Amino acid sequence: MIRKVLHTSDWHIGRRLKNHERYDEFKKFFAWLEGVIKSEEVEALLVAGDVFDNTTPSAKAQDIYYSFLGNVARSSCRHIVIISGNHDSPAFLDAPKDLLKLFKIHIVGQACEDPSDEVIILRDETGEPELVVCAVPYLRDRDVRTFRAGDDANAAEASLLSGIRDHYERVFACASEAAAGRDVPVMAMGHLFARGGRVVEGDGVRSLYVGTAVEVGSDLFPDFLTYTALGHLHSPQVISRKNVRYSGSPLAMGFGEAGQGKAVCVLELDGAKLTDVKEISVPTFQRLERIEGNMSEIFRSLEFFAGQHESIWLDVTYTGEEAPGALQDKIDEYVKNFPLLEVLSLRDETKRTGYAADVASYKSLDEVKPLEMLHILFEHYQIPESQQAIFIPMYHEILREAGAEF
Ligand SMILES: [Mn+2]
Repeated sequence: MIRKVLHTSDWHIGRRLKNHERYDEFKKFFAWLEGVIKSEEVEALLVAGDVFDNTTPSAKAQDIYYSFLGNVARSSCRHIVIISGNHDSPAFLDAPKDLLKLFKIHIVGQACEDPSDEVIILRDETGEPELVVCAVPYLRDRDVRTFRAGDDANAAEASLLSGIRDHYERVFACASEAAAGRDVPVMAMGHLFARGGRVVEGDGVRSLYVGTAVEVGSDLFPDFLTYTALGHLHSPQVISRKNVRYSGSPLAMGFGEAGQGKAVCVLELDGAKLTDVKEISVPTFQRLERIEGNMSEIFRSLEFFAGQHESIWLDVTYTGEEAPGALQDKIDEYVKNFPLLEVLSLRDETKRTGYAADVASYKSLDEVKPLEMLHILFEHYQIPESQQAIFIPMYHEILREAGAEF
């Protein structure tokens, strides 16, 4: 019988952060995960979707994936079950499926017509079932075939939702039949938005879900399930009952997720009974920090992070009231002395608002002469005269080059 199962999801292998590649982080994460599988003596691994960040993973991303699968197949872990998420290409994940089955790696990329194809019966050395897994991949409209011409958005959503429920229920019926009369745990896997789930601002889930913004009630998961391993939301969390969970993504997908605890879940079983679930924290392999403030606050933070003597990727937002001038140049000039600091993103979100509205109420835009416009901007940005003196000749030069009338 299986005693330990590890649940993880949302790896997003190949994910970049503001155009920075993150392969090193992925390699470190998988090396760490192999260590956990070994030290915890994990016997089955469940991966609840979003294996890759996009539908055409790079050779490097695939190398990382297959190396990991190879290493796990040689470890204490006897079974691996992987479903696709909304980021994955179902066909791409499925392609090596028959070969991987030889290593007891089960892939369900594409939603199946026959519900029994999504019921994976994991067997021990003697051929006895030791775990039944309902491996339901991310379900798209076309998978549940609910859309009818003429449906409005509400009707389309309602029928997608009922199509999803229907699909799960058929898979559960099959699984409960397979497990009938045996003391064997039955688990579900899914990649969906369970009602009540927490989403972190800027983690890319909300925006990517547009079109199929359906939230599924957790009553979908029947009581006979020992555990439900979900993917899609990026912070580890329990949904309604302790045995319906999101493991969350192991890496912060963006600065919005930085500082948020990342985890994988390790379940302990006694026969068909779940005796414990623990979240094991994933170490931070690349520190991400946000800096926000006026010029002196930004530089104070840069100085602080420079003093940390570790690799830090920064997201900088200028919110001061003065025009920042050559913000990028000033920051570049500073960080070039600290190779461990990298500014991935720099934004000017100054607090000097209101000018756009004022300009709109000004006569008509083409009645305003260019130089007059510059002075409107000075006034509304409250640019000190000393700075105006720098801008005016530059502006003249631009106008001359553009052949504009002053
Ligand atoms: Mn995801």
